[in-house]
Amino acid sequence: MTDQWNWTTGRLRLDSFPFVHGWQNPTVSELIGAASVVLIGGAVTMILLTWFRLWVPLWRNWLTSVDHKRIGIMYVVLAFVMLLRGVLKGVVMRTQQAAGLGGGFLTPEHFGELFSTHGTIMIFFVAMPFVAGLINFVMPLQIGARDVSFPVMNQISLGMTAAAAALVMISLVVGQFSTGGWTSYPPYTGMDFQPGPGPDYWIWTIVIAGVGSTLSGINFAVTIYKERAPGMHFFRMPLFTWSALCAAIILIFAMPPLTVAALMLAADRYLDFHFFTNDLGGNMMNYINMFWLFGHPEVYLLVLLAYGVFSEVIATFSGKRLFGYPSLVWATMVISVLSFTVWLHHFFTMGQGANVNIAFGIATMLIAVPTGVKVYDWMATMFRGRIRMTTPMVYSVGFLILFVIGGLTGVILANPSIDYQVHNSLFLVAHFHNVLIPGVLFGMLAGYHYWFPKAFGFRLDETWGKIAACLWIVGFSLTFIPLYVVGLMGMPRRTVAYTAPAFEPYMLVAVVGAAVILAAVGALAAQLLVSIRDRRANAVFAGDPWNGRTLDWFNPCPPPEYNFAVVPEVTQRDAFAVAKAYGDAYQDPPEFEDIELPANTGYGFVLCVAAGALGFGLIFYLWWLAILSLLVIVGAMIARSFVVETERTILAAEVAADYQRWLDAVRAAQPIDRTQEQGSNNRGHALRELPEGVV
Ligand code: HEM
Ligand SMILES: [Cu+2]
Repeated sequence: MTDQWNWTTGRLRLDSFPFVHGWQNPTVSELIGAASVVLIGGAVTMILLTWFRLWVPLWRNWLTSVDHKRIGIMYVVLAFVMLLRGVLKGVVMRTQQAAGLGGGFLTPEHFGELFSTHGTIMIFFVAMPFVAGLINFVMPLQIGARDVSFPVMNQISLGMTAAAAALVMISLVVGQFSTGGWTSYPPYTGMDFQPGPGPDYWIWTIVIAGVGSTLSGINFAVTIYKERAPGMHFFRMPLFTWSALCAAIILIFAMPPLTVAALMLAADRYLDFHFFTNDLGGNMMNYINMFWLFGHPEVYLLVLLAYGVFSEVIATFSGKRLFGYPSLVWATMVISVLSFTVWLHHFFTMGQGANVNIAFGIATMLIAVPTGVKVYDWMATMFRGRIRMTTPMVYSVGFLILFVIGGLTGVILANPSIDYQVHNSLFLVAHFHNVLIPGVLFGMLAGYHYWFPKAFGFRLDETWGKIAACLWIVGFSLTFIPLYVVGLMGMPRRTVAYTAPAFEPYMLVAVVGAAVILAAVGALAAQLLVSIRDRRANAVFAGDPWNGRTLDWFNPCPPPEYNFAVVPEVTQRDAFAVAKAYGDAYQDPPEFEDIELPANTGYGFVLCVAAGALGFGLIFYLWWLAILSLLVIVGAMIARSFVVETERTILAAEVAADYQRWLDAVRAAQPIDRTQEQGSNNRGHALRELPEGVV
């Protein structure tokens, strides 16, 4: 079999390129043109960077940076780029199914590729980078730290995630992606059923991203344990930081099963092992167990972090302390633990027997209890608060209503006897989008609006923000609520075409909804452009545009790279709200000291490129490339260990000058009452208010 491939080109051949394919065999399915979007998008980016002479600043300020804030921003940029691609795939699939009565325009293989890349992208390259980005940006600021514990490792984690995302992008232009779904169950993804490079793309994407995420988890957990400002006891930590801690612990325990499962699948495919085949002693159920041992905690990790964002947003924009802080913390921890005990509900129908199903069904339903506690706490926080319906609040309210529906359908699915009826139907697709979009994506978008001024020094446009939020809420409801109905009518998931005319009206509503979602994404883009145009009018250098309660609002917007000129002392929960209430927030300059920061390095970037090349080499059997990139990785590690000057000092005088400039700006800014928050005279200095909730 190998003789037709020579060692230089592996299994890369001319018809591995879809362009060649489309040329030889032009069908609608071939010509959908996503590949050209990637190529044109890449080319336009390159031209713009060259035109505006941005290569050097990009390298100096971003690609070699180890500043947690910049790394966080780069994660979020990655998430947005991939979101665009993921949404486009969803829209194409909905269009296919709207036209799918007896046919449609896509081949089954193409449809299979679409839902596989869509799911893989949405979970690993939208939700995960968004989570990692928000934690990176916000958490060190909230705990009063200078950076994460391992800044260079942080850069490496980002590099691994980006390399894996690049592989998914490359799969559009070279070869094709797996058709085995984002879960990649064998035997369908084994060599017998899919000999092509598709499942190998999935495997190496997952392994590379998985290593990066595990390292992130370790980094975040250690940072929260070790870097908290003096006095920031665990039960004084903001809720977002609590969610970050639980998410980090979940990452540490949940990612390895996935990475190992993917590597075992690789052993089956490359080395003819039989871990997951029915002959020679293997068992495919082992894969499914390991996958969901990761998969279920993973979705809770995502949603817990969104809960963290909503907790901050709802408290701030209700002008109140969080109601029931201890119960919110305990609920977060309980959910994290329970999330590891329920994985089997993903295969109720695969024959493990009634007693096992009952145990896991009950465990699943139990999660509704702490989740309910949280929902009531958020509602009680809003009760009698001075609520401002800003964009993040629109997302929060949309979340509260829609997420309760999604949660309820989850409890329904947790009942094995019901699951036997609706599993693998569109009811399930409706359920998980119902928790992933309002639960995860709305949370991430709320966080994006809330912390954007902190990251860039100016506020986002509110009008466009509200338009986008409303479009997301309406678009989500139109797209996915009809799927509950067709699911109950018996329409299976992952079907390219169908013959029952009764499904069609629902599919038509759903495609309209998908168009509304596309408009929502467009509105987000428009908002960004408008906000950049108006950035001077909306600048908030003084740092506190929303009358925030936590330490992340207690420094300039954007913060200096060392975050805090002087590390703050914490005496209570809501440290910044307390300081403001007692009038100690903006004090005269104390004594300053020199600050040591890690120096920039290209290490993460080198590893990123090498990891991407390693993945590509393995996918296409380009063994020379794989060996070469491994050597680069090992060489870079050795070279790095010889670097002695890894730190850089910022002199006390410079810190003092920055601090003075900020203090002057704070004093010059007009203190803003909450009713004027959206006006252009909000420079980020909040009016001192009655100390609600300060004790
Ligand atoms: C933005 C609008 C979206 C649309 C129009 C959309 C549409 C779809 C469609 C049509 C499918 C295939 C269902 C089937 O096979 O019958 C699907 C699957 C999936 N979607 Fe989405 N989706 C969207 C957003 C999201 C988001 C935000 C996430 C996660 C954060 C997500 C995660 C998934 C996953 C995990 C699958 C399963 C893939 C598989 O079956 O292997 N989707 N989506
Ligand atoms: Cu689950």
